[in-house]
Parts: sequence; structure tokens; C-alpha cells
Amino acid sequence: MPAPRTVLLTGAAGGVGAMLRDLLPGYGHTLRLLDMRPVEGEPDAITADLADRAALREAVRGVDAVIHLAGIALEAPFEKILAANIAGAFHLYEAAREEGVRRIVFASSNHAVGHTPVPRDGAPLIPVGAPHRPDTFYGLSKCFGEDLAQLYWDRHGLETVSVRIGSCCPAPVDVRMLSLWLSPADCARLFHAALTAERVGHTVVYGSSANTRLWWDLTSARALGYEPQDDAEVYAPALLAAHGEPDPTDEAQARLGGSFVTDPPLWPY
Ligand code: 15L
Repeated sequence: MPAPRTVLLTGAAGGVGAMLRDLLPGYGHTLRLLDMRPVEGEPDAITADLADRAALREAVRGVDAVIHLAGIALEAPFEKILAANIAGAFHLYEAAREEGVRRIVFASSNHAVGHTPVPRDGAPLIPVGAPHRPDTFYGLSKCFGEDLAQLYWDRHGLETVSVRIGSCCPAPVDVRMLSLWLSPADCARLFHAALTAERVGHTVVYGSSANTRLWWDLTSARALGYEPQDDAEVYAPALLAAHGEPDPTDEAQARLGGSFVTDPPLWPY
């Protein structure tokens, strides 16, 4: 059994943050919580903005690792993404470097490669080495975060596991999620593996359950010790009855990022 870790959880008030707050202590980890908003039921949580470097330094002091979930989780105007996700990740990495933190688990996203065509008709699964193809400014910020992680590993020996999360929610709510769903229990399994695997350097993994309709390759996640237990397929009959089979001629359904590929109403800028 790997030793439990003391972990700073940024974005603790968000959806994935709430799941990890519930489930990671069961693996023996001790969580220190941080969010820009108060975290319900957690009076000891640190309330701080990612622009506040002094607060970040204090928050990371003495932890074994950081799980960095904080930031905007959907498409938004570039200036907002720049402040929260791009500058915010930089401030967090700088604070971690200054305080000698050894590892960060970074919440990247499928939207870093959202323009990648989904494999149909037996085509190979999307490899973890597929080139960045962001579908939004949000996806672009996740590409930045992954490159930032690589820089801090190469220059400072600060390790990161970048988890390209699919759709992490209690249950899939559309047909796309039959491929991308990451169940809460598997999310905890994956973050536990990312916290405790030895010598990760900078490792990129896809984050989903063992879905029958998987689009991407979980090999690098499994190499960390991640053994997913759930499969979205149990939800397939109801979802397909409600929404129908995927339409390959629909651009949003033909690309990994789904509606992010076609929806963002941000141009002309
Ligand atoms: C994400 O990265 C988002 O944070 C989340 O809100 C979902 O949209 C998810 O991806 C998804 O693609 O389902």
C-alpha cells in the first residue's frame, strides 16, 4: 500500500472537487481545501484567488502534492480564461516550485484534443500522444497547462500527471458520455493512482471509466496503477432510446469535444 499523502485540493467547491472530497479520504489521504468560494460544510477551507501568490504559497506549504482543479470549467471569453486558467496555473506552479512540492495532478480535459475525430468503424483508439487540437479557449488553456507541467518537470523536477478528464459526473446524460464518462468512484481511483504512482515525470493520461464505447487509450492511466471498475454501457439503452444513435455527419458528434467544437459563440471577437 503506497503511503497516504497530504494533498492541497484546488477548486474544492466544484463538481469534481466535491467528489474527490468525499472519496479520497477513504484512500487515507489528508486533504487541505482551497477555492475562491467558500466550500460548503468545510469551515477550514482556504478561500483564495489563484492570482494571490502569497496565499498560494501558504496553501501549498508542507503538502506532498497538489490536485489542481481550480479554474473556469467551460468556454468563456479569452480574458477570463487567461486570468483564471492560464495565469492561475502559472501562479500555482510557481508557488509549488518555491515551496518544494514534489507533484501536481493537473485537471486537463478532453477539450485539449477536442477537435480530434472520434474513432468510428473499428479505427484505433486515440493515443495519448495525439497532437493538441483544442476546441475552445478553454481547451487551449488545458494545452497550456500540460506544457507548463512539462516545463516544470524538465526545468525543476516538479512532477505532474495531466489527467485529460472526459465527462466526470454521477451518470452519463447523453450519448457522447457513453464513451467519455468518468464515474465518481473511478475518478477517485485515477487521482489516487496519480498521487501515489512512482516516478511519473510528466505523464499525460486520459480520464474515463472502462466504457465499452471508449474512444481513447487508457494504457498510460493503467500504467499508473489505475484499474477502472465502471462502464457507461449500463446507461446505453435508456440514452439511445431517448437521443438515438450518434449521427456521424454531425460535426459535433464526429469530434471528441462534442458541442464545444461547434457551439462557442465567441467569434467575431
Ligand atoms: C470539461 O472539460 C468540462 O469541464 C465539463 O464541464 C464538461 O463539459 C466535460 O469537459 C465534457 O466534455 O463533458
